Amino acid sequence: MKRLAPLFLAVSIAALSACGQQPAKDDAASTAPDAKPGLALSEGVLVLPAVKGNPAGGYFTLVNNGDKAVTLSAVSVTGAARAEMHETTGESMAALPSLQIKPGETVKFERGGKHVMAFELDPALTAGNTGEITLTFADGDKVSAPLKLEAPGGGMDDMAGMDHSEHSN
Ligand SMILES: [Cu+2]
Repeated sequence: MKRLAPLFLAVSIAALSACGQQPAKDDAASTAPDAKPGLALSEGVLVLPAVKGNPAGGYFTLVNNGDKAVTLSAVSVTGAARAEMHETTGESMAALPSLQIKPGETVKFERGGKHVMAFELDPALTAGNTGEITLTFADGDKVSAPLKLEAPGGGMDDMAGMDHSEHSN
């Protein structure tokens, strides 16, 4: 009977987290997408909001080691109802509908520049854990990588005051 204990534990954890989730998640994005050849996605970080209900900021480094340009067209964050690519220029921020990355090019999504905003976060996303980010390219290929979940603070102070409502269409 002892062998059953881990199973029960796993089931109850699954049931617990399911209760906290919102319906209609994009579960397809998290089911082991095919890795796009020549692309290296790393340093994924999601900085959780200081105020519950606010969006989280996502950052990563993407290197195109392939011999063709690729076009990044969408991002998704496991546990977020939706995620958008944004670019901050000076004081203003705009949605970034797509981004071309040339062969040999490295693109950094970072504080104060290109970044991901993740909206309607699952409460299960807590600092110290690891999530997942998935990039979708114009040709339909996807790349996923771990996403370090971090507590708010530090460099996020400037983001906290940003108003994202103007492009929440
Ligand atoms: Cu933003």
